[in-house]
Amino acid sequence: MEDDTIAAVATPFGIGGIGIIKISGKDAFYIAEAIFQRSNNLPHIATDEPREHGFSLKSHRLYHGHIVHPKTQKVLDEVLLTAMKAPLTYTREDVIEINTHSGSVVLASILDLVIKTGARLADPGEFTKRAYLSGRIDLTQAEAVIDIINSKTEISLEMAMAQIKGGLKRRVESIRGSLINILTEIEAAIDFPEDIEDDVDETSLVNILEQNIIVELSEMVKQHECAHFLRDGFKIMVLGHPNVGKSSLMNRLIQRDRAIVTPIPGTTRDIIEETLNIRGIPFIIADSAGLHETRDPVEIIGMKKTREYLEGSDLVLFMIDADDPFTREDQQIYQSVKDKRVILVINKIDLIKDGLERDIPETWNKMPVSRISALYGDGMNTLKNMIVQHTTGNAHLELKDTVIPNLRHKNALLKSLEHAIAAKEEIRNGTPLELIAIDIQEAMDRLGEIIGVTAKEDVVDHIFSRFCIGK
Ligand SMILES: Nc1nc2c(ncn2[C@@H]2O[C@H](COP(=O)(O)OP(=O)(O)OP(=O)(O)O)[C@@H](O)[C@H]2O)c(=O)[nH]1
Ligand SMILES: [Mg+2]
Repeated sequence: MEDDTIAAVATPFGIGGIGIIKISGKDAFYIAEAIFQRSNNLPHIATDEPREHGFSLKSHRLYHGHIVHPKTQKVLDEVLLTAMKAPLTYTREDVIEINTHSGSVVLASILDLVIKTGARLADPGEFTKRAYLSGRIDLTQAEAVIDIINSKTEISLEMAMAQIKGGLKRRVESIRGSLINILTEIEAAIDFPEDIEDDVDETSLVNILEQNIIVELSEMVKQHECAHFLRDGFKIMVLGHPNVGKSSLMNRLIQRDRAIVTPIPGTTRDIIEETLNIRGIPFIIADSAGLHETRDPVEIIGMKKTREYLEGSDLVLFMIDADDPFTREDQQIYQSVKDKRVILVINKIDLIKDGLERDIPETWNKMPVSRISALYGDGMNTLKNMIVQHTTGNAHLELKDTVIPNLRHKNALLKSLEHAIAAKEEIRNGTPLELIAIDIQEAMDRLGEIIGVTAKEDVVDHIFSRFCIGK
């Protein structure tokens, strides 16, 4: 447990109605009493009130008053101050929250006074990290705090809420509990072979491993694969030869002039990423320089970035021009995307006057086709429906109260699964119990990483580094 006192501004920087300064740690109440003067003109506060824990501020009360510099007696602001004694607080430490007028100068001068009076500036996520270190929440619940802050759709918020209530933690703990039971049984047989009447009941162990552990772990891995994008966003990449209309499509989808559009081929050079919400599902859409031959050194870097981004994208919108002759570049792009989930987007249909569209190679027929005009907006609804259908096709969208493991969880689940499967095989093959115990222990430890009991320090630090200051 950390024993110093931390403080930070908990509200966004800038001008607003109120700003909040949070203080947590053993000196929080001392600091508050040193810099805060309660309004004494309120009838319900008697001056001879009994002191609680040696402080005049009582726990879980809201006080009106002023922040006053203890040496100069200068009044910094009129505030509302909340005093909360441990352990019923966010961090399980003593916590003071000061609601001030918002404005960077007011907030900075009060924070400065708090720091001079004995607190230290909090690191990003340090309040939540303290909640985790004190055992109030586990690692999955801490991660849910970031997910709630970052939620961009109602579905992702619901998932994060289910996770913060401990849904994922309970599921992982239950599987881990079954593993602990197996390990206890195996270790008893190893340590006291003479006391165990029969040998370990192998059939029953295999059954428990299969039903309570392997099936459950596989199910959770599958849930990540089917639905993680509901929280993380589904990555869409727009690809096509120069000038085909990629940036125009991106702008039309996000309904904003984000990417520069010009008739000059090679306008877009960097990857431009934006979030997008279609029918309540989060997407991350990327416009790029495309993939084509070039000698331009800037474009060459752009192509490299495009290739890297392509690897990680979940859906490609492969765009061709309805009015242009088929090019070698189109064929090359097709080769790069054909093994991915692709929608063939035929753009500029407004230019087709005689109804004659260019021919599409026969092998391309297996791609679903969408015809649009990015310039005028034709076909956009159909394209949006296709995007949803081709990304969420087999996911269950009724996810209320279901928790979906994130990538970190999934990787740990997969490792745990490997060891559980290995242990099952070993039991069947009559491998010595000592070796089976090692695999069971490994399977347990990988699950422990998810909730935090066996997580390495760098993993924990990495998770909290994604937080903002003041959370
Ligand atoms: N007629 C017509 N013109 C379009 C359409 N979509 C885009 N354009 C025009 O095509 C030109 C290129 O559009 P961009 O969106 O910049 O194309 P891009 O693929 O991003 O181009 P680069 O970034 O250079 O690779 C612009 O002049 C657009 O106005 C369309 O549906 N119909
Ligand atoms: Mg462009």
